[in-house]
Amino acid sequence: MRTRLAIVILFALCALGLCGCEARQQGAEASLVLGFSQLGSESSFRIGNTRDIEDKAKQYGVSLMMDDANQKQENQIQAIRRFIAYRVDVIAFSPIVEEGWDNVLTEARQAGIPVILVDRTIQTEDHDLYVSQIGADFYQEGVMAAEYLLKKKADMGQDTLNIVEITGTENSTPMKRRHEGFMDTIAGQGLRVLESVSGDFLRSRGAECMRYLLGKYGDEIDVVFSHNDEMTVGALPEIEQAGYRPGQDMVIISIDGGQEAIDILKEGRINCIVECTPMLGSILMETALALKDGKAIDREIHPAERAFSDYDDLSNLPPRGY
Ligand code: GZL
Repeated sequence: MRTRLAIVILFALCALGLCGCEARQQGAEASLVLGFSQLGSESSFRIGNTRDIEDKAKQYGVSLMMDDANQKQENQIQAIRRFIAYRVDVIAFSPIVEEGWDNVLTEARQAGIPVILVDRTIQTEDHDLYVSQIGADFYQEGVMAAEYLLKKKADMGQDTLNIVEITGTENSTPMKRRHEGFMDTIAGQGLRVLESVSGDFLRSRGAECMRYLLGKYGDEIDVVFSHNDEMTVGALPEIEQAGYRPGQDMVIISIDGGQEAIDILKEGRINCIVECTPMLGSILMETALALKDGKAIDREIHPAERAFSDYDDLSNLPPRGY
């Protein structure tokens, strides 16, 4: 019995070892082996981000090991440990939340593997745990959402407006920074946030949040500020079932800018969408290749982003690609 168990364990270890070797062999002809831990597939943004990273890896000749963590931080930590075991050249990941990464990133540093943060970032006292952060300026996204609302308020001729906020995943960078940018910009401007509730960036939770907010505040609600299109699209039917016209009776502000939401904006049921581009694949591949070649890289890399609104002529807007 013991012999059989020993043989099974030995086989399992060899299989793991072979996988690791296989990853290196597959990557041997590639310029670089990149391990990427994606946080999940919760939104059109996330799906577009994954697809773009996969497409650009092929385009740049990078051997990509993509792992989907299914919205769980522990799965991301396990994936990073697998990348370390496989001895990839570079590790990149989109941290689902900001805290809890020091131990595993210390292990990556001890293994001599540089780490790039993509999309979201982390909170740490040890700033050498990662070499670069590629992603949106989320604070500025909140500012752009508020700047649109200030313009809208002036055009409406209203002294005050009541806002409900549907926020993203608790303790995630986009949730915290979008809220901060928005609140800092509306301060002292006659805009009042009745309540903020977290929809976790999910369509179903956006509907639940909107149902709760309508039940509690009803006619008091003038503005809905939602941290992503998924939650916004989930909220719209709830608004309509309650007898209100989104985009007319309530100002609807969203973030991401995927095709589905842009089409709804064109219909007039959303008033403003702040762009948050998922197309980070090229920047990631160029940064990882520069790292491998020992070139200097920027510590923070923010893609250019804009806002789309009912003040714009969107008739010639190219397809969004996500
Ligand atoms: C922002 C990204 C957010 C998107 C959501 O860059 O982290 O996560 O706004 C996604 O759609 O779930």
